[in-house]
Amino acid sequence: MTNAPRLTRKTTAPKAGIVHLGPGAFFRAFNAIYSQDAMDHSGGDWGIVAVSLRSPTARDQLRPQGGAFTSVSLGPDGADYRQIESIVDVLVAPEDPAAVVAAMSDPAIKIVSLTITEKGYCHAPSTGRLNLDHPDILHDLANPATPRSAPGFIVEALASRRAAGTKGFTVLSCDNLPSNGHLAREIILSLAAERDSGLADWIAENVPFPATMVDRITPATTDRDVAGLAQAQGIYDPACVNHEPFRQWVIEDSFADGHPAWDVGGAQFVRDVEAHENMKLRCLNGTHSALAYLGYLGGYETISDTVSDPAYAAFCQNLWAREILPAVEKPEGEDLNAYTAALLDRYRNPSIRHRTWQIAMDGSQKLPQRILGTLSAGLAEGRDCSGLILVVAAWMRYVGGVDEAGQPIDVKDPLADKLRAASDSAVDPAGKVAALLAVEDVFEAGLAANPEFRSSVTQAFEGLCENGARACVAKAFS
Ligand code: CS2
Repeated sequence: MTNAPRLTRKTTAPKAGIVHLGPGAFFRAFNAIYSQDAMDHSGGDWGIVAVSLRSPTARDQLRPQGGAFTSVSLGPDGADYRQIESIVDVLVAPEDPAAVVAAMSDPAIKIVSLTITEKGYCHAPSTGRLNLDHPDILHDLANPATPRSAPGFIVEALASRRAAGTKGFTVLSCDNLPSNGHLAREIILSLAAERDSGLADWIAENVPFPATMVDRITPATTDRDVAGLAQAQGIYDPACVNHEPFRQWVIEDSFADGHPAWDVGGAQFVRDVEAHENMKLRCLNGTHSALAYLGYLGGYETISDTVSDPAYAAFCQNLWAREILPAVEKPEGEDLNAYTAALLDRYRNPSIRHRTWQIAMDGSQKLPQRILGTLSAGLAEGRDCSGLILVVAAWMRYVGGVDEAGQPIDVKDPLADKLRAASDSAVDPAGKVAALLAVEDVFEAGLAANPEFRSSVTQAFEGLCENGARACVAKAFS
């Protein structure tokens, strides 16, 4: 505990123009700061009503501070502290879902943005389609006025705007999914069509779903971060967020009713985001997941610890050069070699304590767009993909739930039980690999059936069991 006084809001709250679902660390380090920059520079009624779809934590941290929080930018030359006041309120959806629908139905709200993580879309990661058997979707179809899922809230709010003769809002997905705008659109339209085809048609005509590429490395806030801030600045702010200085936001320029001047903070409004998204998902998130599974198994706690091992840094560089970059189209204005070199520097930032365990979370939702798409493209073009195959094997070893020292791994994943059962269904590596490849939510049928892929994943898995992750990483690409 600290005796430091609590952070308080200093400025009058702007009027709200955005409802944001998912008030976690990334949203605070990213969307909230871009909106602060925009309002500082150009004004506008772009205050943010943040909505937690699950726990009251963010509300309990932010409300007593009037929505204010501290951004702590940690660069090689030390920390930069800034108070951010773009959040005007925080709602907790399970406590009062109708209040959230009412906030989203307010005609003053022009944008509903999302950082709900991959699993918040309630889709099958291997196909991108809405999972109509998802418990929250079943609930929302049965109880449309009191939804639980993000798609359920969006569809209900849009139904109420349509009924009231209010314009649609823009749905702005800021999650690490391929073609995130398109994916969100398909999911919302599918859910709406289950309710009323007229509603689905209205949404198709009145609601833009711009795609975005978002990037800023932001670990979850820990007690240690809060204590560090109290010590450095003499304030108590449990909502503070530590992040790297780098940020990049590429946004498809398609909005229903305007947007904040996010470009003053460097956001790029472009016609087509896809190449940027693929570059980021495959180069950054792909190697992040690679380092997360292989790093965790190798006994490393954070990404910067992992890449301080020269074998892991070399593995990452080889993965980019030999297997990832050949499957990445160069976006306009980017230099891919410079991009990946800068990534390694970002990973090395020792002030950013990004736990391998945190990134390893929800692998079933992440693998397809981070690793498997690159792998399928490589196999189709006859490239050697042994590095990516080792990553898939490391993920399989990880979700088996026992580490190299025989200790349990706390696997966080919506499919954790299913994956564990698949892994436990056989004792030998070949059986485990076969059972995991049969999980259709993760592996699309063509890849799962590819004999070359199956046998090399099995071999890599055996290597991990026999020699451990560090040895396999050191031997890879040799
Ligand atoms: C990470 C991302 O947790 C993860 O899975 O790979 O959150 C990553 O830090 C961000 O996408 C960086 O922009």
